[in-house]
Amino acid sequence: SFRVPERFNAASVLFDNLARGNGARPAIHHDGGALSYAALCAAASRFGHGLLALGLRRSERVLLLLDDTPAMPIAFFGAIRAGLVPVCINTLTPPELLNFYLAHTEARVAVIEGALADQALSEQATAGTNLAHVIIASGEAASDRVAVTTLEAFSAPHPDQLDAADTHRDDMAFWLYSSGSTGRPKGIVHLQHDIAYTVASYADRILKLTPDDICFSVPKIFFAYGLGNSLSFPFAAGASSVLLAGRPDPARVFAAIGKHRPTVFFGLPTLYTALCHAPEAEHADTRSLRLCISAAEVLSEEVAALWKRRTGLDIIEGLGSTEVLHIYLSNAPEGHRPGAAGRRVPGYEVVLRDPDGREVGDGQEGILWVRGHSNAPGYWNRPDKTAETMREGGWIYTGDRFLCDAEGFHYFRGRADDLVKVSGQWVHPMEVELCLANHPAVKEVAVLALELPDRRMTLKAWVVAKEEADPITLPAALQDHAKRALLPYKYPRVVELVAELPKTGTGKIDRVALKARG
Ligand code: 3SK
Repeated sequence: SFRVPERFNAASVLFDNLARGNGARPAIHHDGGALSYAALCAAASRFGHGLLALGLRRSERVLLLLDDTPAMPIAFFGAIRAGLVPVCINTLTPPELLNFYLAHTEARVAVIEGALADQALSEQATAGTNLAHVIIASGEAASDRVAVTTLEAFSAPHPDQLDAADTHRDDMAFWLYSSGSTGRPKGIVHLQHDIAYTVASYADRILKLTPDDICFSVPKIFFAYGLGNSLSFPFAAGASSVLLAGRPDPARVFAAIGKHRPTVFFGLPTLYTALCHAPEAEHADTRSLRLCISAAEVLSEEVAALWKRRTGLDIIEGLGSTEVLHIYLSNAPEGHRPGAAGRRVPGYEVVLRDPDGREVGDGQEGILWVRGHSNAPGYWNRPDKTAETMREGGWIYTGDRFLCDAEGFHYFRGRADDLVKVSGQWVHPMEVELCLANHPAVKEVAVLALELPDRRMTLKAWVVAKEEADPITLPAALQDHAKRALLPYKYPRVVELVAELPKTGTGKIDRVALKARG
């Protein structure tokens, strides 16, 4: 059973390392060297003091536009320790969207990468917002609209110890934004006890980290997945974390693995695909790894097999969400099924329901609902969206369709709202996509429903073919493959060969961009 004291501050996941005697141990490894737990706690404390000295009040938001460098844990945990609410933003955010985030969070203070200063300080980003202070994590910048200082200068005058704010375990601790497929991003509010819950569930039951582990997550900390992988989980175990700033090109990822010798590696299907096909894969030294994790999308069995051939390791797939904060369905090193998102992670309840909310019978597909103590209570100032997703009894409606086998392994079957009628019969684009992905000439594929000018629906496949495939005959071969493997009416009427598929910031196939292309 999960218990945290009633008065509880989420930054304890970092600061408890001092009382546990881990002060001298490395917390993070980065381009410039390593930072011990003592040094990281001291830096976070000075930063937290600095925010309080600006007059920020309990629960005020502090916007973090930061890459994976030491500044991220310093600012994130320093703000929480001080009773403030850090909000992590994707560093690829354009100025117009940044303006929305600044207005929505009402942040008076932002911590940003120097390289992003020009954009972040522009009129377009700051107009009409409360932004008054910008702290530059690396490099320098100037503005005539807001006060600008460097992280070093901002923190230097302050003491290196800061008592934790006397927060309640159910107080707001931090926000993350979900990109969503339509409309403005939603601000997902997480509470002080949520990180501790993901540690007690996924990290303790699946990862089983020890103080000797070194975690390396290519997905960045501003994603919920990266936040757990790079900060919460290693810090809770007194282990350490490799932070890689900048573009995660395969060559840089393999170089970081060779240099820092991580034991646990976190990626996404797109990344594993790129790594498996990179020339560096041939000679990369990955022998330090003991565990490789993938989440966010279905991993192709072929890529999993290629990775195993290269590294000798299985990829342990899981599925989580920003609303739940981390992974709630997972395979495990002791038991996994290729193509499955996995079983319920201990600590979470999952149930498959029909569109009317009734539980489906054994062996039937249904929409996944999930419940656990890390579930966000809502979206900031969006009661409409909150009511759609955060349902009665603490359940989250995921909108993802799954099939669950007799042993509890869940298989993704697409989004609940994707079902379309083609030629008068129901078809799910994901079913067709999975079928085409199994064709030996296909490297990557996405299938979507499109509306024709006469309002009929049709299925279109965008296909990245393997090098050896014949581009002339492949479209028809794929249509035949779908007709043979599925009911004939389900074949994609249009097949377009493309050099690559567009990707979102999290590395998922950008289905909205594909749909817009038509
Ligand atoms: O997409 C996922 O599977 C995921 C995993 C962990 C945390 C957050 C997310 C969105």
